[in-house]
Amino acid sequence: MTHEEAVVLLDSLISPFGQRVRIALAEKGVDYEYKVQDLKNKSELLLKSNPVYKQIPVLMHNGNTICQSLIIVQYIDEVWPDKAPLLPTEPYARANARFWADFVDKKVYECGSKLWKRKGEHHETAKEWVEIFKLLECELGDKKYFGDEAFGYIDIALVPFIVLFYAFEQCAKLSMDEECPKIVAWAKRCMEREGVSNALTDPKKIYEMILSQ
Ligand SMILES: N[C@@H](CCC(=O)N[C@@H](CS)C(=O)NCC(=O)O)C(=O)O
Ligand SMILES: *[C@@H]1O[C@H](CO)[C@@H](O)[C@H](O)[C@H]1NC(C)=O
Repeated sequence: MTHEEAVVLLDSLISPFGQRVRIALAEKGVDYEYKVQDLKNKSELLLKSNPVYKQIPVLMHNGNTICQSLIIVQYIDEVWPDKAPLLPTEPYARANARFWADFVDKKVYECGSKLWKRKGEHHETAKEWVEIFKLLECELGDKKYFGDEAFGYIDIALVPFIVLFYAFEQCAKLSMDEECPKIVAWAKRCMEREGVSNALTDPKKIYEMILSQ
């Protein structure tokens, strides 16, 4: 590997967006240098690499910087096409994969943030959370992964958020297993993948962080 081809990831351990990128890199078997960023005291490197949003994750590759987790995951899929593809090849299937990943960014992230920031009433937030996951369960159906037999783009977009199930269950006395059994089974399947289990944060730790805010 030449110097120009070195891969560097600016990240923060508990970021669901950074986790997407780590999972995608693991699925593709790409080696990279991991640079943890202090988000309360941002480094020159981060400010220079992502001047628009000044956020992690940032992927550095071939002298370029790529920002925004879903765009980074698509980039990874295009640059390392030899390993199993993350996005499907057929245009409609690709559009559908992007639609659901966008849904995760808009709905799952937004609702999860309400609990995280302890905004609004927990039971209302939990009701919305369950409705969102019922829609996702409908899309998953009886498939192994969202893209069918192979773990891929929608799975990567969504899986970092499963660590919030425990916090929702504790805060709102609900059972994700009762509400969305197929999603819970999917989450367990995803966790059997090394790239996923290595990237995600312990759900109990997340719950404690929410409580201590
Ligand atoms: N839409 C972005 C979201 C990235 C994001 O929200 N990053 C957070 C950490 S989870 C961050 O860097 N926050 C620091 C800040 O906004 O100052 C993506 O998909 O990459
Ligand atoms: C912020 O980070 C710089 C190095 O990047 C360090 O020299 C400085 O002490 C840090 N400031 C605080 C308040 O932690």
